[in-house]
Amino acid sequence: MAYELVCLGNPLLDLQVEVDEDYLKKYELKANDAILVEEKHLKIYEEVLNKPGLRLLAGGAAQNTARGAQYILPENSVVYFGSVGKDTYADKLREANKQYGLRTEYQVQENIPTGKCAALITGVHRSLVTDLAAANHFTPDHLDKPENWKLVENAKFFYIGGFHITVSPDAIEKLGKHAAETNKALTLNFSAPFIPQFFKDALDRVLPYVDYVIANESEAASYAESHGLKVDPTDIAGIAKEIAKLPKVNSQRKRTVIFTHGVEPTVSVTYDPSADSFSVEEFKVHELESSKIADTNGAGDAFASGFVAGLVQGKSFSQSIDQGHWAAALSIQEIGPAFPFPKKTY
Ligand code: 26A
Repeated sequence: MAYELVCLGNPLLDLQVEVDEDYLKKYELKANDAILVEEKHLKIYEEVLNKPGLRLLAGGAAQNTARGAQYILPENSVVYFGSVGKDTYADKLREANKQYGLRTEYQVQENIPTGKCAALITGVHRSLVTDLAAANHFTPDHLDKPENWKLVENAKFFYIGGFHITVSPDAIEKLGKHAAETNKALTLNFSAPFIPQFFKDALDRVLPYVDYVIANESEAASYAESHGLKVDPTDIAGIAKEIAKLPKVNSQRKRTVIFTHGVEPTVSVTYDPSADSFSVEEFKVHELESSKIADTNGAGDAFASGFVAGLVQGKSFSQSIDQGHWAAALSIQEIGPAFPFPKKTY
C-alpha cells in the first residue's frame, strides 16, 4: 500500500552555523531552544549568511521526521504537506526530499519567501530561531484539493509537528477528525516548550484527536506549568499521566504519551479508560560516545521518524520506540537533521 503516512508541518531551510556563547547572549537566546523570530533577532539571518562554515540544510521539524520515516520505510511510503515560496530555498528542500524519496505536496505562495531557521550551534546544543514566512500561510483548503484529500483518505497514519499549531490548528483538526472517524493513528509532537506555553488553547483543541504524543522533558515541564498541574515539573511520568487521561475523540484507541529525556530513558504512559489505569514503561536510549556526535539538531525529529515508521511497519510499541532511539543516534552523527547515505538499516 503506497503513502501510508501523511505528515504536516512547516517546511524550513536551516541556516546552520557554529556560534559562541556570547553570540547567543547578544540576542538573548538559550543554548537549547526553538523560538519564533522577533524584531530584535532579524539581523541574525544577515549575519549567519556571512559566517564561515554556514550550511544550508533541509529542516522544518515535521519535514525532518517525514524524510527520516521515508528513509526507513519502503519507497513511496510518506507524503508531506506544508507551505513554501517560489525560490531557491524551496528548490533546495525539494532536492533534499527527493534524495530521501519523500513525496512533497507543497502549497506554494506566489510572493512570500520560503521559511528559514537559524540553527545556532554551540557544542552539542542548538538554538533555533525561525522566520516562518511562507510556512505560516498554509491553509486547510490545500488538504481539500481532491488529489490531496485522496492522499489523506488513503493514508493509515498521520504525523503532525506541534510547531504547526502556530500556523493552522484548523488543518490539524481536519486531519484529526478524519483520523478519529476512520480509526487511524495520529501522532503529535509538542516540538518546543513555547508551544504548550504560548499556544495552550490551540494545543488543548487538537489534543482530543491525538493517539500518540511525543515530547521531551522540557516540553513536559512547560505543559505542566501552563496547565497548572499539581505535579513536580521533573516528574515526567506524572505529567504524562495527566495528558494520557485527557478526553479523546476516538475511543477505539488509547492515548500514549512518550517523553524523551536526553540520554535518560524514554518514558511512556498509556491510559486505559475502561480500567481507569495507566501503564508506565521506560526504554533505554542508544547512547553514543560523545566523540561521535556531529550535532544534535534534529535528534528529536529523528526519534519521531523511527517511532512512526515502526507504527507503519506494524512493529510492536517497544520496537518502534527502540527504532526511534536508533534513528536519533544515527542522525546526531550527521551534520544537521539528516541521515547517512548509503543507507543504514535498523
Ligand atoms: C514554528 N517553528 C518555530 C518551527 C521551527 C521548526 N520547524 C517548524 N516550525 N523551529 C525550528 N524548526 C526546525 O526544527 C528542526 C530541529 O528539530 C528546524 O528547521 C530544525 O530542522
